[in-house]
Amino acid sequence: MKKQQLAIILIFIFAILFGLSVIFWLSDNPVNTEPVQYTYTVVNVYPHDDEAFTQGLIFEDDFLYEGTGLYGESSLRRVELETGNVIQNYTLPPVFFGEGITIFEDKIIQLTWRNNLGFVYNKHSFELLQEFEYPTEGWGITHDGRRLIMSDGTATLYFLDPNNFTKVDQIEVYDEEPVTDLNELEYIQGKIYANVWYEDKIAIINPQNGQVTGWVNLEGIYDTTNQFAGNVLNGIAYDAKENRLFVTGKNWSQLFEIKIIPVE
Ligand SMILES: [Ca+2]
Repeated sequence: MKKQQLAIILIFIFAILFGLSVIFWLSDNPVNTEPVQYTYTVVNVYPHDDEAFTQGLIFEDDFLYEGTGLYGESSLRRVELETGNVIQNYTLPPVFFGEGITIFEDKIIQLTWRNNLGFVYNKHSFELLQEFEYPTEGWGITHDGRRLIMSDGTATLYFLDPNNFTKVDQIEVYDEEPVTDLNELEYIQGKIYANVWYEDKIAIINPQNGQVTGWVNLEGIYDTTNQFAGNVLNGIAYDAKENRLFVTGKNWSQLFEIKIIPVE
């Protein structure tokens, strides 16, 4: 009888351990690793300055903030969503090619393309407070509340300490193959949304491992007939309070509020 009881207890323990190991295995190996394909609907269309070579876009405190590029034309702007009017502007010295922007606490951070230099501004006054250096090109920037997240046109995303701008981590973004030309960024509900240069698609990226978990296909959202080839989709902003997603492109005359929808 004792032997039988012992056997039952051992079987019971074994069953629990087996069950736990299956749970751990499943959590480490998601069954479905195929990225979700999304399409979109346009909720609202707003005017956008077609002189703005958009390199950075964010939404905060009921305003859009935009960083523009090109030598001699780079700027940092506060923009009224409904009218597209630029209500505050800082023009960068012509030696700098402005790139992505993000707002961390009460500071705006702006990258430059090949100057290896970033700028830190007072969010309200646009007063230049600080500069910092980085070794790569600068393309897009966002943050996850703890760390700045930066792209440089490759498949790598860099995580930076927001206090001293040193690199604390990096990931390679991939969907079977590495996804290169990662451009403007936005951190939305635990995922990194990234424009891919010269693509009409936005990658949705798992910040833990770089895996692309979704693709948003925005083909046809803007009429690019008679547009320069370089006037590509670039600029993702998110209104966390109202859960609104905005996209635009370089020198586009329109900015779109969209909803994304999984393709059946
Ligand atoms: Ca953005």
